[in-house]
Order: sequence, then structure tokens, then C-alpha cells
Amino acid sequence: MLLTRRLSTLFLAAAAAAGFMSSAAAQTTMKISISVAQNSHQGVAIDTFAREVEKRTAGRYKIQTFYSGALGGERESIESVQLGTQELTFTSTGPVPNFVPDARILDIPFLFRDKAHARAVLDGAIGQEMLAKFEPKGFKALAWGENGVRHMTNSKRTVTSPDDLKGLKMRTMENPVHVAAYKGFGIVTTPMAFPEVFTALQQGTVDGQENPLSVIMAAKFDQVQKHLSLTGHVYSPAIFLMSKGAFDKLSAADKTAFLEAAKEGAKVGRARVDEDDAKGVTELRSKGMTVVENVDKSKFIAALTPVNAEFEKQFGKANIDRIRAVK
Ligand code: EAX
Repeated sequence: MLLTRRLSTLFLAAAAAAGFMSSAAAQTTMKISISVAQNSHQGVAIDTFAREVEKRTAGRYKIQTFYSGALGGERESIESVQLGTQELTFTSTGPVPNFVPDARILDIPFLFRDKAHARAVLDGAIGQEMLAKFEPKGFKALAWGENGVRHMTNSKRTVTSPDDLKGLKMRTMENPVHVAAYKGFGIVTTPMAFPEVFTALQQGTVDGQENPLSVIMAAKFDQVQKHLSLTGHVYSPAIFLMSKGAFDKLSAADKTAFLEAAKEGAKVGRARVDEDDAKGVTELRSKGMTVVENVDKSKFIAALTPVNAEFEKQFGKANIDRIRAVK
């Protein structure tokens, strides 16, 4: 009797230990971050990614989501992923060239005709070749996502031509291609991490900034900016980055799960960008912004002729032409 009881106690303890161990092994928690608010194109992208990873790994991987730069700006998050102290981030390509210089070519103004062109390039051979270039730098680039087509806002004046930009002090991303091009417009460039931008606009440290309608709405820049011009001067890709160390530890099946989840996240994020673009002008006008919808883009393109010659030298004309040629 006593022996039976002892045995059953032992059995229960062993079962509990085994259960505990298997559930500990069963759930690995990873972090992913964005610099913008949850209610945004990027928020739905990482929320979808988190849900898909959990579903596709039967809950063995749990993705904790962080918004609004809670873990730092985009550059800091990319650094953390490279170091492996944070497993994942979803970021615009803003600070990416500082880590993967080959990616600079994607940030050239007026490179893509429209979102459809950009998506075709990123999802096609060129985009996939580019994803592979992140590996030697310590990243597994899971998939391209989308930040959107960037437009200019400022607190000083209506912008209809590049002449109106001369002398405007604008926050730019920490991106060497953007900085070079915007200088070409005559803008006084002030590179700054995104979490600091609202305050900088509010305090007048800078006159303006440029971002997709999705970001302008999510960040409520209408509260601190009067003028919006649909310059559409550059497409802003986004990317799911994972620490290569963390990715390499996954089983083959789980690697597929993460890759597929990122693709799902990208799809939902892009759909939200389209929704935001469709309603953005009306919404921002209703919040008090003055919007110039018809901007003569040819003037902006012409203003960049010298800078573009420089980009052709730096990135190779053939490489730029190959992107432009994608249908
Ligand atoms: O990724 O820094 C920027 O302006 C980005 O567009 C923004 O953080 C969204």
C-alpha cells in the first residue's frame, strides 16, 4: 500500500516534470518591433506575422509585439537584431544601408513608377537577390513588406515645385541616398530617428518631414504640420529582419513557417497601405491639413538630374536600368 502510494507519487512527480519540461521547450518567445503605432500598416503586418507564426508552429513560438519605438528607433532595432539581443524587427529601409550598403539602390527617388512596380521588383528576382545580401551581415531577411510612397509635409508653405523646397529644414531618415537627393532639392536635411520626429516638428526644430500617408496618419503629424504635397518622391520599402542566429536554430519546418508568416504579414500590410492611400487625403484634410494633390513630378525629377548621375556611378547604371525595366 505504502509502496504503491510512493510509486504513484513518484510517477506524478515525473509526469509533472516531463510536462513542465515539454511545455518549456514548447514555447519560445521572440520579440518583434516597429517604430510606428500599432494602428498602422506596420502594426497589422507584425500582428499578422505573430499570429501566423503561432498558428504555423502550433504555439511553440510566441511572438511578442512592440510598437511606437518602444524598443528603440529603427536603427537601434536593426542593431539589436544584428547583435542577436532582439530576434526580429520590421523596419523601413531608412537605416538599412548603414548595415547592408547594397540595399541603397532601392531608396533612389523616382526609381519605381508606382507601388505595383515596386512590389513586382521586390517579390521578383531582384528583391530575392537583395534579401540574400543580408545574410553575411548577420540577418535573415524573411520578406519584403511595405512602408509606402513618401510625400512631403511642412509647417511653412505650400509646396508645388522643387523651388518651394529651397531652404526648408526637413527631417530625413538616417539614409544616405535620401539625404543626397533631398540636398539636390535644396532642402536643409536633418537626419533623425523616427521616435523624435513628432516633438521636433512640434517644437519647430525642423520645418517638415516626408513619409507615406500611412505614417503621417498613424503618427498624427496633422497636429503639427499644415501643408501636405503629394510629391510621391520615393518609394519606401519595409522588411522583416530576423537575427541569423535565431533563424538558424529553427527546424526546417519552422523556418518555412517563419518565412510564410512574414509573407502573410507583408500582404496584409500592403493592403492597409492601399486603404490608407485611398482615404488619406480626405482624412488629413478633415484634420486641417492643406493638401496639394497635383504636383508636377517632372520638375522634381529634373531637379535630381545631377544627383541621379551620381547614383548611376555609385550603384551601376545597369543595375538601376534592370529595376526600371521590370514590368
Ligand atoms: O517606418 O523613419 C521613418 O520616417 C519611417 O518611414 C517610419 O519610421 C516608418
